[in-house]
Amino acid sequence: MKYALITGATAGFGKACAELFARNNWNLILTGRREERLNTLKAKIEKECNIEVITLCFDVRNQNDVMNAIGSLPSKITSSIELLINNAGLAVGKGPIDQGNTEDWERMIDTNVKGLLYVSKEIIPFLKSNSKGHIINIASIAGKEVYPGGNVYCASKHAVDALSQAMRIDLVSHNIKVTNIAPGAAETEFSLVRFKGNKNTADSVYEGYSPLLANDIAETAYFVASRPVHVNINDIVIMPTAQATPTILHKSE
Ligand code: NDP
Ligand code: 8X3
Repeated sequence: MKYALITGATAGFGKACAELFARNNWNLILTGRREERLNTLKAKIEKECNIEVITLCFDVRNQNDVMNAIGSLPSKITSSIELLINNAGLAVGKGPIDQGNTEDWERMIDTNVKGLLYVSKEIIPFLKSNSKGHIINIASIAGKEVYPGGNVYCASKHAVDALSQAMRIDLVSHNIKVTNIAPGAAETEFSLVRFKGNKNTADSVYEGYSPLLANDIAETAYFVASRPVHVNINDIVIMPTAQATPTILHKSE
């Protein structure tokens, strides 16, 4: 009975990972802030797949809530966690650094960096006590390259990239795999969140080419999670075919 804990499972990559891992017989612990979406997803998956889904509703930015939610899991479940997908994250705003909004900066740093650390801190002891496990961190092309207006989001994803490397170093002696996945432009709710609900601006990000889809990232995560015991994929950069760099996109007329 192995379990995967996936943060940010109410939308986008996290939801697609939940559905794909469930179809491949993983039991799931799904987290996010939108409880209704978690409940709907749990009901759908449990109807379609013969696995167990546990939902935990919390904000990854609140360390007490992270500790209480994960601490509420029975030990027979926590001792069966073999995979953590640190996926919850967001960009808020895009523009010159001197015009940035400090609340947006804090949301990104608190969610993408501190939230990932808080969840990892709770889960790593379970993996260590089993002397096995896998952490997949969803970083970004923004963690490899910096682009105009990306400043703090790029900094937060460079931090995720660094933490993936650091986790791999610190956990190698415990037989824990760590994978960094760095996607380019993918059509999810990401741009709607980044542009604060402005659907026209969000939609325009994905016009004129075929962006990645959430399932492309789920398939990538499933591929890395299903390698043999002796194989770890350290780092994957995955882009739409039409995107060479964050700013070089081949769009049709
Ligand atoms: P979505 O907006 O579709 O999904 C984001 C998920 O993160 C939601 O489930 C949301 O759940 C969760 N989340 C956000 N903030 C918090 C929080 N404070 N506490 C708990 N959960 C939170 O975006 P994506 O699926 O695209 O993004 C997933 C990850 O992939 C992010 O880390 C993003 O930075 C990264 N990424 C995205 C790319 C893209 O182009 N789409 C490319 C590269 C990386 P809820 O709101 O219910 O809490
Ligand atoms: C999301 C991809 O290029 O908008 O991480 O930063 S990008």
